[in-house]
Amino acid sequence: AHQDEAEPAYRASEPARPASGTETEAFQQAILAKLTYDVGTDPAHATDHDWFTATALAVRDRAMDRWMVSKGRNQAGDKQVCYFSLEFLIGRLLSDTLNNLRLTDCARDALAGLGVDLDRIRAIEPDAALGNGGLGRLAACFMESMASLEVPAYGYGIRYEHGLFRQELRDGWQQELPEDWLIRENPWEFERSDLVYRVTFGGFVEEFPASGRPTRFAWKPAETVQAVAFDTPVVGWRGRHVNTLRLWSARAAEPLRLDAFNSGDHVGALADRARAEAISRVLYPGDETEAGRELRLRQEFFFTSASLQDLLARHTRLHGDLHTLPDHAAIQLNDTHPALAVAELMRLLVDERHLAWDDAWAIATRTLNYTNHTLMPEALERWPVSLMEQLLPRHLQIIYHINWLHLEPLIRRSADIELIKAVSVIDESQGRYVRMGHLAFIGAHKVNGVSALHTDLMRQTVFRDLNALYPGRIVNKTNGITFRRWLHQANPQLTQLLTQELGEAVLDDPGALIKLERLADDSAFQDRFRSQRSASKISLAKLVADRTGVQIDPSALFDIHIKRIHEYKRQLLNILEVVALYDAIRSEPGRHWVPRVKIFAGKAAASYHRAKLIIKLANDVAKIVNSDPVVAGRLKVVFLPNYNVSLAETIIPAADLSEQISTAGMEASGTGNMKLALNGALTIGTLDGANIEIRECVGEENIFIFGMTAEEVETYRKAGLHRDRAGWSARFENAISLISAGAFSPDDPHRFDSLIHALSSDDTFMVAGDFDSYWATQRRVDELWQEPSAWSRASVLNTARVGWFSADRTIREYADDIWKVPV
Ligand code: NBG
Repeated sequence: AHQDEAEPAYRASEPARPASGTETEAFQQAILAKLTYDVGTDPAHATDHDWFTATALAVRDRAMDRWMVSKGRNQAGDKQVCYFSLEFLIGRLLSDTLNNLRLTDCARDALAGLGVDLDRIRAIEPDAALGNGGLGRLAACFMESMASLEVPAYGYGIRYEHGLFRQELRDGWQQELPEDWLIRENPWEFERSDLVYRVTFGGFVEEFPASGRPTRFAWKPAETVQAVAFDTPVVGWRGRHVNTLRLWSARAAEPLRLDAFNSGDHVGALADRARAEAISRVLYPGDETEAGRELRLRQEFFFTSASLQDLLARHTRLHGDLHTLPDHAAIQLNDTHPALAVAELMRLLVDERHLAWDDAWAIATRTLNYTNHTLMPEALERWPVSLMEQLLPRHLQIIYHINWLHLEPLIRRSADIELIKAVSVIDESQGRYVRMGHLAFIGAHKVNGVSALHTDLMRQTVFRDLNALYPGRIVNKTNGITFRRWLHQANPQLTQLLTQELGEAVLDDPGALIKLERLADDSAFQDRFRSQRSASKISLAKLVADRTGVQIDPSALFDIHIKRIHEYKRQLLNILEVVALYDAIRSEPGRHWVPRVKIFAGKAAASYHRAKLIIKLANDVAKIVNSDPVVAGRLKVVFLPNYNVSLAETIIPAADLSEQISTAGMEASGTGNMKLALNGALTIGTLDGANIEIRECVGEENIFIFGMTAEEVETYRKAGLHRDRAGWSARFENAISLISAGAFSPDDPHRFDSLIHALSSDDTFMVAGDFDSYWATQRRVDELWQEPSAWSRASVLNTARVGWFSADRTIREYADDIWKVPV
């Protein structure tokens, strides 16, 4: 992943062109100074990486004064948002920071004057992949948006040494390799070696009964780990405000056992250290289906505890009285990963700061809020009581007490036992587990879903009974994306067109996009719109050729399916449509077929075998299709390896069609759907998650909706139709039989038997049930594609009408309704 160090980027043959303009000149001087005094090299010997570091440091300097001013606002007592998230899927920061500081052109010129190409050095930066997918990327978009809206905020998380794995394909199979973004110095972060908190585990609880006063408890832990802060400035739009992303790194309390080391046990002497530091070693690779293990629970408690201690220390320093905490801080729990905050905050307030339970509870429940990101049963976190007891004995006690106070009124009014079981924090249906969603719900002031449908389903399903007990607590906050990254920076061609037509104001106000509507039918504008799109498609075609060797035609319809590989996201449905289309073209090669390129990218969780088999199937199908002369020029299939934020930034501007085809009711929101529509792709999708709201915004004639609704999926399932092959259409049957006959895996005809078997016996994700509707809708896509002007009109209208999906809108809603902070 890293550039060859040996070759200097500086070309002696390119004379150093003095940069003109004082700003550029000053910036050039700043880069040179960084190169000399911080990187310790000179232009004649500097590698691309050296230039990257020098540039990043020079840019970072430009944010420092603002950062100090912004921190001053926090000190002054403004209410702060603390966004607790186990994941921040940040991606690269150089372009983001340059763009927000309006320094991109200046940096480009300054570097060009030194014979260095900005685009080349920005490609050197490793992606900070501290997240799995949508949940982590949402946290990153929210951080940028809060800084842009000048909402004082801290992001709190873990500084994983290794982020999400690097994906390679070997013979079409996914291989996971460790990713090492920190192997070189990270120019954006500041280590705060004196900002350290102790986080403890294990041990036992001591009781101190006192006559006339409530018994006090003290946790006597067995193990201590240190949490060291690393701060990264998060620069908002136009550099007006800079927030802090504070990530914790785990460090052993004792660097080594000297006695053991001296007596010759060099490895054993470091064992405790290895155990402590394992906590921040790797991002947990699970994405929705993974059950957690002990290390995961340690990670969750580690960052939650350190962040709360930090917050309380700051509050005490600035305001003294802890009773005013809710006036100065709002904590957002990003999913249940930090849900232990409910118990830990109570422990800190009651055991350590000696507040009365009721006061502490009032403080906690006015400060904490919880966002739910999925209803998939296997993804709802539950921890075995036995594990919790062993690792966090005092917290388990506190959880029991919270649960007792929550259930007691129900017991007193002899409520139905089934209701009590359903709302209890402890699940006793099979073994005993702590339900983290329930804990977060009970401890929160507001609980939110991430799209209108998802929030409704929360009220009807997982949280139905809790919603009845605490009416009004659940609110909806439909997700959004930051346009700075996903439009301005990822798609400079389209952005330039927009500013030419709508003025610079469109950069500040996504609402201004709506003015594009009047140009949707203007053929001259359509030409310009198409031409910027075709430039992006040419770039993507080049990248595809470089990375996969497959040549694709930039004038074909680019049909894009990019996201985590998961059965509910139904990449399999898409592949089956490819198979059916391939077969149809082969049977009627003389007919006119719309040229299409199907592009897939995404990672499967390492232990999710079926998802990995789906990747292999996509690659096997690609191999056969791409080498078949009969379909040449009509159909190509590409699987781009190692999907990440940077790759998304290249793919999205080049997409004609956006695949958002999850089984209805299963995708909480989706955010890729918003990025693609914003960049002018038309969506083919189900009535799921935010697709529903996208349809409302863009108009139903500008989106391709197919398949069962969430309600119909339920009815279909109840009728058992997903277990019944009898309803399969001939086309679907045929596609399946090609795969099972080994048409795409002649070397191993039975390779995909398990996938096929699952579809025939228990088609949980309704692939068969939705196939015909999907096929028919894809043919409507073909029809529209053949009318370039009608297609472009719809494409322009997508860009024009999705301004509402700006994360700024989402953050304003959180600020008004949940956090109560001014924006
Ligand atoms: C994901 C959902 C997406 C949603 C993001 C952000 C998890 C647990 N959930 O649909 O699957 O867009 O969260 O809210 O990763």
